[in-house]
Amino acid sequence: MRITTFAEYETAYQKSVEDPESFWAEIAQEFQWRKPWTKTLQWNFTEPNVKWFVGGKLNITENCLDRHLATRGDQPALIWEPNDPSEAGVTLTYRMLHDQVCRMANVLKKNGVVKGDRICIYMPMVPELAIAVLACARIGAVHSVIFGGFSAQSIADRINDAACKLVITADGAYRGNKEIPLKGTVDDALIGCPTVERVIVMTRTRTPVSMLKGRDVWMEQELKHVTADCPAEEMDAEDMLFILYTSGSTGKPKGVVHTCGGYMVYAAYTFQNVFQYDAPLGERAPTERSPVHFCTADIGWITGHSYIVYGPLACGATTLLFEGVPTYPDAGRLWDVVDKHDVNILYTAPTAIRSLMGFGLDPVKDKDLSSLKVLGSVGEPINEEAWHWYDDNIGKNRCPIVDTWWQTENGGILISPLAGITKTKPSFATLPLPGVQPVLVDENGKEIEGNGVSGNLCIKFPWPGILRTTYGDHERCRQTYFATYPGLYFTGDGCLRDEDGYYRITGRVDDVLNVSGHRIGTAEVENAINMHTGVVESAVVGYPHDIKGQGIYAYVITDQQPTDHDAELTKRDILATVTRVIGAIAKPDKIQFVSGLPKTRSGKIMRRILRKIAEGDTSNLGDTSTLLDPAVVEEIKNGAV
Ligand code: 7RM
Repeated sequence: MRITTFAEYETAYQKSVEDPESFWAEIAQEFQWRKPWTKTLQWNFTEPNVKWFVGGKLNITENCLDRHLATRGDQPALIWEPNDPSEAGVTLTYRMLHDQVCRMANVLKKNGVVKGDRICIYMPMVPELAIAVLACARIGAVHSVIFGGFSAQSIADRINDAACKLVITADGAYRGNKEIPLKGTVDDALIGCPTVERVIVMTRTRTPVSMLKGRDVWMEQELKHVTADCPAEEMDAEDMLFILYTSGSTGKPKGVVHTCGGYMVYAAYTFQNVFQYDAPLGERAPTERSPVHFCTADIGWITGHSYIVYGPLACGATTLLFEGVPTYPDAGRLWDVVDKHDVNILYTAPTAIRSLMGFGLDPVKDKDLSSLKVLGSVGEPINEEAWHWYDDNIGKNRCPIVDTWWQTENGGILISPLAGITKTKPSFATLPLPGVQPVLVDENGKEIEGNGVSGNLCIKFPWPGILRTTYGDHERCRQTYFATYPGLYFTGDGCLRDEDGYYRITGRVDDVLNVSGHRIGTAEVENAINMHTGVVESAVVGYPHDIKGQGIYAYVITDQQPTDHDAELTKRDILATVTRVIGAIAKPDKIQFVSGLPKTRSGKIMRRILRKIAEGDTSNLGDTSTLLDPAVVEEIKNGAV
């Protein structure tokens, strides 16, 4: 399964295009299946309908846990680094993790969970989060992890969309110097969630919580009454593994659905090859120290699902789970973690790199980073300056950087260098992984061939990790990803293919923002702002932000134009509203009150103009002749903040 030279990459790539079924079948055979599949792939991109390893039976936790017990039962599977560096961490071997997952799975069963039930997980970054995720998978329950920064309203929306039966949460979370009341937020959410019968609460912060009789139980208490014996549920390759909500250009976030077989194969294959995790099963003596992989994402996002939990564990790797933030207690924390745990692979986001760059080299100075072998980047385009800073000061010019491009809908990395194998180029995600067939198209969906071209990035053939549907609304899945360019999966990203055939992702071409690596729909933010009293209408666009990549700029029409003093207060109230409706990650960085918005005669907001003004580039606003009221542009230009 592991590619070790560029020539091998080229051969694998060619085979994956010429005979994708046998290419993936060979890889999938390295896993443990209860029953082999009868057909490797069935697909069309019109309905769409994609099925991998049809008829195959497996359980992903048998592959992530049981399978390793004989060869690496005493090897660390999960290392946990707490928020507070003076608190003791935790190291769980594969045997210990297996034991704890089985116990937690039995707790779920005891609380009435059966195969197919949807479980909401709203937890801090603690081992129990990974354990809860795997416990669901063990018994065939579908997990829906919600990032701890989302509001009660967002939780309620997600729980109701998937009709979750049970919630797993904690009293609170530590994040830097903050203590966040998770259970209180869940309580607020559950006022509007009739399907939830049970809440399992872990104690982490001992923040006072109310425990509703008949509904809420303590995780620690429940764990006392179960054994560690929990046979894995036999799952069909195409049974649902998880739902993960993600933002798009319209409406509420969609529940992206991934299934057991294809997702497992793809997460593991990409993990091993992109990061060149040098422990292919059976190749390393069980007594040798296993390389440590540190992905700084939260498990609430796809990167955490695939590259903290499933990918590393499916490969028998050691994965590091960090509860805190890069700047607590100081801006040297990530380097302390690398130093302390001899981290070999560090996978983080450009926004983190840019924010740490701002602290200069002092926090890096006395840290031993010699254990590092591979550096990764994910979530947004990485600018050349950040790339070089990472390369020079963290990798000391001896660690390959893998700029990995992919999306929640993809299950795993699609375009990326293979560490140490693919020649890198700053700001380029370089080449597609085997099995991935990118195409660039123009607005009419015509393929743009050759090199030195740019267009909208689509993929023309399925890979095992592609989304299968959006939960409860297959038509929305078709509309969003497969209808823009018939026959193709549309990513929503713009892309350049240079003279060497290398891909550079230039950013979203739709109304989706990428703020500090978080995907946020402009429509979602507008809906939240519009809920504030007195707001008549709003338009939200992104603008370049030095650290966050993109900042959020909101143009707001209120029923009475606020005076200067009122304006400041109203802005704060709008921020509070957005925080309540979505979460603090969606708060606009700038708000401008306007009396009107630039609209076409058909009533469409001309966002192009608003984006230009937000960028501070008002020299050439392009053609404004189709506007209903061109005068409004002057007003907005003059009032830009
Ligand atoms: C993994 C993840 C997906 C969107 C995607 C892009 C952007 C992600 C890169 C990137 C440039 C990268 N999933 N994106 N990785 N842009 N270079 N290496 O982030 O669903 O949350 O976001 O993120 O726009 O469409 S996501």
